[in-house]
Amino acid sequence: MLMSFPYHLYLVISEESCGGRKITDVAEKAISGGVDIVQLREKHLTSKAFIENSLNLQEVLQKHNVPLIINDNIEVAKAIGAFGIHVGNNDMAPTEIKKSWKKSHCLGYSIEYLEQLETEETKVSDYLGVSPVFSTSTKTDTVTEWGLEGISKIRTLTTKPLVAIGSMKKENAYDVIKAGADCIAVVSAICQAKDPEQAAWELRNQIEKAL
Ligand code: TZP
Ligand code: MG
Repeated sequence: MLMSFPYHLYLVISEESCGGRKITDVAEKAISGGVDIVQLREKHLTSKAFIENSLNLQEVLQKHNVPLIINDNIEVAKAIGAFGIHVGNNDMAPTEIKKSWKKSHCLGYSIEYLEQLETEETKVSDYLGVSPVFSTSTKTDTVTEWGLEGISKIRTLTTKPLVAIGSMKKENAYDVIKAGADCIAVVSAICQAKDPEQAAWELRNQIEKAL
């Protein structure tokens, strides 16, 4: 169980999103720019390849004291001793994860319906993903486009840390934090940027201004 969530800029990375660049290079540059937590989200790799990538990434992250979260694969998360895991509404339930992985430090859960906030699944989670804030071509099987109003609404209904995801960029980061998010999670604004360090730095600046 995580007692606090001190993270404000969350990189969600995959081999695919880096477009031929090495995950470890992109992540390390992003960390220099201000990313303080990283999730590896691999939807198309075998478990073996997922574990291999996780271990490589973990080695780099550990040098910088940045935690690694694994998306939706408890076997991989356990195998590498990740800091935590992130699951969506159609993945393994947070209550199940709590039972089968006692050593998890941080459990993230995506909120796609307001009704989820009243459930045991939300209760056992350490942070909530507001998913997506704005529609995005990076993930298209989404339910609710929360918008800034959605973040504010969720903020009134829970004290859990809120991680905003979906088309987050430097132009909206300030407003998203002001609306009630604690942290901003980003795929393309960093992974597809020509200069991931600069992109992270610009995002981080907007976040810090709003906190
Ligand atoms: N969950 C909700 S939206 C999303 C995920 C993983 C993708 C966000 O990607 P981007 O490129 O930052 O919009
Ligand atoms: Mg999922």
